[in-house]
Amino acid sequence: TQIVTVPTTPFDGQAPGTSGLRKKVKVFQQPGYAENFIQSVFDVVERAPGAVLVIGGDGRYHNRTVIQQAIRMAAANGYARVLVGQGGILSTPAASHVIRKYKASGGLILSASHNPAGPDEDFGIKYNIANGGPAPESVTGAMLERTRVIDRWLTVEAPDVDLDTLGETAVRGLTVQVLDPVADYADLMETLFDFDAIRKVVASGFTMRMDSMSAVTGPYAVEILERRLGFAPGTVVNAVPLEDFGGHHPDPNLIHAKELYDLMMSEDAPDIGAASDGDGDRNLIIGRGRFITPSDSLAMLAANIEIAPAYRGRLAGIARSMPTSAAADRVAEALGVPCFETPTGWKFFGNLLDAGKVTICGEESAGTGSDHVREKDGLWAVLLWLNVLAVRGISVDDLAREHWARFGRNYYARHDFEGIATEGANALMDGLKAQLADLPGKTFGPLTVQVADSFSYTDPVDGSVSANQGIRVLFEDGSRIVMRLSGTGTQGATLRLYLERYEPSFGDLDADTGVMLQAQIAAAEAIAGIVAHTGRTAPDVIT
Ligand code: VG1
Ligand code: CO
Repeated sequence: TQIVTVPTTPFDGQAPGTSGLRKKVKVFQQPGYAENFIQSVFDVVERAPGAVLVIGGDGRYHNRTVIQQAIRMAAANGYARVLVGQGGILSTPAASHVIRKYKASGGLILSASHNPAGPDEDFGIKYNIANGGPAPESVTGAMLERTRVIDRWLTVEAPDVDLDTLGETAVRGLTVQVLDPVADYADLMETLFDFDAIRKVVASGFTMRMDSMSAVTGPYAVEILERRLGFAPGTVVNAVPLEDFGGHHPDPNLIHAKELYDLMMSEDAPDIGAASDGDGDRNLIIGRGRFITPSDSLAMLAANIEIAPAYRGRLAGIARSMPTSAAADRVAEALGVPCFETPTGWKFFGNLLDAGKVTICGEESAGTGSDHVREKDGLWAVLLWLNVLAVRGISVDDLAREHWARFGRNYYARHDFEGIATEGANALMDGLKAQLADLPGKTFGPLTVQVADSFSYTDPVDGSVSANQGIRVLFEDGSRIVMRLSGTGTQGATLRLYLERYEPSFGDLDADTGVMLQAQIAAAEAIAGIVAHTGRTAPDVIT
């Protein structure tokens, strides 16, 4: 193989964030930009000579270009085989499964997830390790170090691979296999859930709408929901992945999936509504007349997971990210299993899943998943909901009410202030840190601060410490506020304010969330000075 060595100099700011490197497409289009990052990955990750690499993305603009670059670079860097999804498509959970199933050394997932796509929008590259999960901080740290000193990248001269035709091609010494991006994943889902039970209720009139938001889950959802489970054609809407996601902002929340929400609150609502994000790892669940917050969804699924065949009798533990509500903790306590609290980002669940300490994990940002892969998995969550509803013969709303009547309800909301000035955002966080020692004992309206800290996580498996993972203010009545800056944005800073208040089972279980959280919202403003620091009087998105 004739390896071409291309001299280069480092680019600033190639730090992988919460979920990989995310920048504007224009940034990725600079000569050498993607190559520098990919070479830095290849230079530091663990791989034996002749290793297998998985490559796939969410189909957004620039996906095919980077795939071709990555294939040539993989050939020059000693990989023996690349597995790439047909059309360059692999949802994030499907990529995780393919890495595990074919014992790859890792994979490049090309996605900026829920961020908009198109020539003026976002692109991203993420590396997952051999367990199928996002590279842990030790690895992303090494990648960043490498990007700072990189002076060459390696490639070969070869024509583009035909990504649309299944089968194998040789690229110099490398074998590139284009595989069906859906089949392996759909087969895996059949091994986890009771498809017969779901088919039965579908046949007897149970209806659904799945909004794939013109992003990657369309082909997966059509195959699984319509072809294998028998939902009517057209159940999946926005089912074709488009390079610009049809102009959608594929973030499955009440703002960006508003059409679905409106349908579910109307008289024409089907039994369940669901949506997923750009790369297929998030899920939104709305019952007829009932929105389920992601934090509640985690708790409700954990409480019922043993209904699904693959999970019968084997719930080992639950994990949630720190800003996710404590609803799951109550389920864990009732079921006598441990509950782990990790920093934001799926990479922190990997060790717990590998060690068998937890079976189900979730984040307040609409991510739920289990030990079947090492990523959050949007369609998996939808299928688990379907499995539970089908077997129990219950509606989403009834299941929610029943859950709260047993465990109480954690009223929960997240307020996002997007694209704010970085200086203001940093000043706000610095101001919070400076107050931590003085806050305990102070009162804000009806609330008295019990504890205030900056969240630090010690991984129970490898002992690694991740500090500075968000500011928590815990009040004496058990309610809390959390603030942190997003690590997935590409413009300015995004402040996330997480609000939570517990209402016991004998309390008011069906109140308006905004009303229930008024005292916490006011306390957050008083403590953090959000208006003064950001110039915003209201959040851009409330989820
Ligand atoms: C956000 C979410 C986090 C999630 C991450 C990746 O991160 O808060 O829970 O794991 O996105 O999700 P941040 O740093 O912006 O808060 V995905 O679906 O965009 O890959
Ligand atoms: Co995503």
